[in-house]
Amino acid sequence: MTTTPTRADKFSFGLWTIGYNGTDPFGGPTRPQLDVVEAVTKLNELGAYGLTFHDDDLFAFGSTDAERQKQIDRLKQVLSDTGVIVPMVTTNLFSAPVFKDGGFTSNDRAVRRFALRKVLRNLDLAAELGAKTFVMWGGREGAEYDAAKDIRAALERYREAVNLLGQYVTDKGYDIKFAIEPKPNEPRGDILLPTVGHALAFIETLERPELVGVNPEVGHEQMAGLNFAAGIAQALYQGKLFHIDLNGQRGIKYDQDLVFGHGDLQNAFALVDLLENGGPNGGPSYEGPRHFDYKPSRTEDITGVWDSAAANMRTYLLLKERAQAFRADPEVQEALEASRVTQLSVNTLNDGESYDDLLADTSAYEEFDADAYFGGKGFGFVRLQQLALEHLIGARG
Ligand code: ASC
Ligand code: MN
Ligand code: MN
Ligand code: MN
Repeated sequence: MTTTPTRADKFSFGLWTIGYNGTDPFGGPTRPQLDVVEAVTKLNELGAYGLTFHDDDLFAFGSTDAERQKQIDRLKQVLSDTGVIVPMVTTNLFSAPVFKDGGFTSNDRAVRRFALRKVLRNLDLAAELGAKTFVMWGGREGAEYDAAKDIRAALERYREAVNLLGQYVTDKGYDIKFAIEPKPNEPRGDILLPTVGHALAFIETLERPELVGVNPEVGHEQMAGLNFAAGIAQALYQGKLFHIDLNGQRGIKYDQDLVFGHGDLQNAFALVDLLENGGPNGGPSYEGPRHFDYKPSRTEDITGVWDSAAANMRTYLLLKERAQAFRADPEVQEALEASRVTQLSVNTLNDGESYDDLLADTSAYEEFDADAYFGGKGFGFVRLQQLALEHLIGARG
């Protein structure tokens, strides 16, 4: 296997990631603005297949139609020169002051109508560029104060907005699906649809739930103290993993957006194993873009930016290689059997067995000696995890 990225790996980057100029709440830019043509050219050289963007990344908020069109044309030219594609587009409803209380769920109705128009316009652009996924990260959809937001009304407005967008793509015949990106907090004190689970539940309330899935981001779930790989497994299980944001996060703190693997590496290993191999017992996996939503640290110069972009892809491919070696190791296969990980995919009931049959099975209960069952024997999960860790750090195979 090679750790040189190719188009077949489907690596994509947000224009705002490599384009991050280092601005944070405590200081201004440490790097000059990156132009979209340079960004696409360099990403192509590094082996990425896709660029994604918020409308405001490509043309500044408030651009005239002519300025906007000029940037779209420049993007289209470099896409055709390089063969890079735009798999996903998203709309910025968080930077401009008008969105200070949110877009779809601002308390102010005129802001909500403006937000919808901004998104509809960007959906047309997404369709024009052939994007198949439209991400919605509601960074400002939230509040700091319980008294300031009627959460039930806000969810109803969110629902109204997403229903309208679903109606729009259906009427226009656009081949676009939506992916909601959860985040627990930052920039708002609390954000609506804070985790994958909240988003999955919300999606079921929509008029066209089949058009809407999730775009989980590694660091966002980890900011909520959750296991990212486990959340992705549930999204896959429910057929809702429409897109993914890969990055790194070290614990429950501000959104770090580190390079993929520069956070919880064991969880990143489990994630790549899940995405590439379907996890412990195989099964349907993920075929969409491997999208990096990270921020090159503000300590870095432009060389550091491209080093970090390459690092995301290389780490992913190294983990893919390690995960394949893990699965191929006979000792791992034996440990999986011993731990009964494989047994979990066997139905609990026999074929056609009813609860009457179960009740009649005295071996399941009356004769089952719960105290003696294990006879002091354990599951061997620690040994299994150590085997995973040793593959991860290259100590085996
Ligand atoms: C997105 C997305 C995020 C945010 C953030 C903007 O579209 O996926 O996590 O915007 O990267 O800074
Ligand atoms: Mn983030
Ligand atoms: Mn993201
Ligand atoms: Mn982000």
